[in-house]
Amino acid sequence: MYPSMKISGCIFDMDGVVVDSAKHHFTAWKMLADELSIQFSKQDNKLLKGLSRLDSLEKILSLGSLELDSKTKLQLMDKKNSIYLYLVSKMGENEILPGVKDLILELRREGIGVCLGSSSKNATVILKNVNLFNLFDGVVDGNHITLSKPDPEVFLKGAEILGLSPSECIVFEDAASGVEAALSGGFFALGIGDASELSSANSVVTDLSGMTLKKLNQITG
Ligand code: B16
Ligand code: MG
Repeated sequence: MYPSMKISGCIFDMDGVVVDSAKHHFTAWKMLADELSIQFSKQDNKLLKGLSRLDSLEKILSLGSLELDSKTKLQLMDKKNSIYLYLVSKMGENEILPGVKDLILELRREGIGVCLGSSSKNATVILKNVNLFNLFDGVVDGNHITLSKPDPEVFLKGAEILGLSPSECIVFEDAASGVEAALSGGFFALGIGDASELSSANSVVTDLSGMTLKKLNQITG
């Protein structure tokens, strides 16, 4: 399907690929769930990977069989986001996931376009907090899209910013919905994490430690 692909662009999902912000999402959602007397575990939090903020709230409410009106949902999302923003304001370079920065630096040296493709509306602030923002040629996040993953919009916009077609780009994703988005957009989907959860990806690696352009060429070749 991808005969001798020439890698010209790399589009990175953020949460779970570039930084581990899932733990901060969990803390913030857990505080909200406790207030609503909804049981919410770390296992449940995995269901929220890659989902938009509203879809995440809906999922949590469904765990407690709770139905709320739109105004209350907006208030709850604002509250969760304030807690989350406080938590991520403490993030530093030590929360960049293994191998990511070295890989991005190598890609840039080799003239390969580097873009972010995240569902989060907080991507810019997080990338700035961990000192990575300036290494991206483009940042597409939840503020720039109308359709959430598994729709490919976020990655298609990323490819457009890089001036490339999807077939020239790899998407790095830790969520099944993101892998689906990449594949339906015509990208090479490299799953990051548990192969059993990302079985539809073109290839899966546990994490990006030790990842190089040479290895990416072997994976896509
Ligand atoms: P926010 P990603 C996603 O980021 C997270 O995986 C998901 O858990 C979160 O609900 C979503 O961002 C929205 O985040 O509340 O910050 O807008 O994995 O697409 O980089
Ligand atoms: Mg993710």
